[in-house]
Amino acid sequence: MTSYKLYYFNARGRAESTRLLFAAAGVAYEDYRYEREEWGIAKPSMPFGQLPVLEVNGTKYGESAAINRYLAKKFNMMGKDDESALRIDSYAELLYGLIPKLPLFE
Ligand SMILES: N[C@@H](CCC(=O)N[C@@H](CS)C(=O)NCC(=O)O)C(=O)O
Repeated sequence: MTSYKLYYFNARGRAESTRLLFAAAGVAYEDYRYEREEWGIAKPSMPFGQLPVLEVNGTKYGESAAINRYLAKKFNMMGKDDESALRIDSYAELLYGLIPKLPLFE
C-alpha cells in the first residue's frame, strides 16, 4: 500500500486542494503541519526549500500543481480522455492563479 505524507503549514493555502483530493478519494494520508519556528530547520531538507511537499513511500516531491496532477491521475480523477484532462487541468490552473488573491493563508 502506498504511504502518503503531506507537509505544509497550519493553513489552507497551497495545500488545501491536495487535502480535498485525498478526502474526495477516501485515501488515508498524514497531514503534517509545520509551526513557523520548526520550518526554518526543515526548509533545507525539502525539494526547492518550499511547501507543500508530498512524500510518497519515503520520497519527497515539491510543487503543489504537480502534486495535485499526480494524485488526480492516481485517483482516476483526470477524466476519460486527453480533452477531459485538459479541461480539468485548465480549471485547476485558473484556481492556482486565484490562490494568492484569496484569504486562504489562515
Ligand atoms: N510554486 C510553489 C510555491 C510554493 C510556495 O510559495 N510555498 C510557500 C508557502 S505557500 C513557502 O513554502 N513559504 C515558506 C518559504 O519559502 O520558506 C507551489 O505551488 O508549490
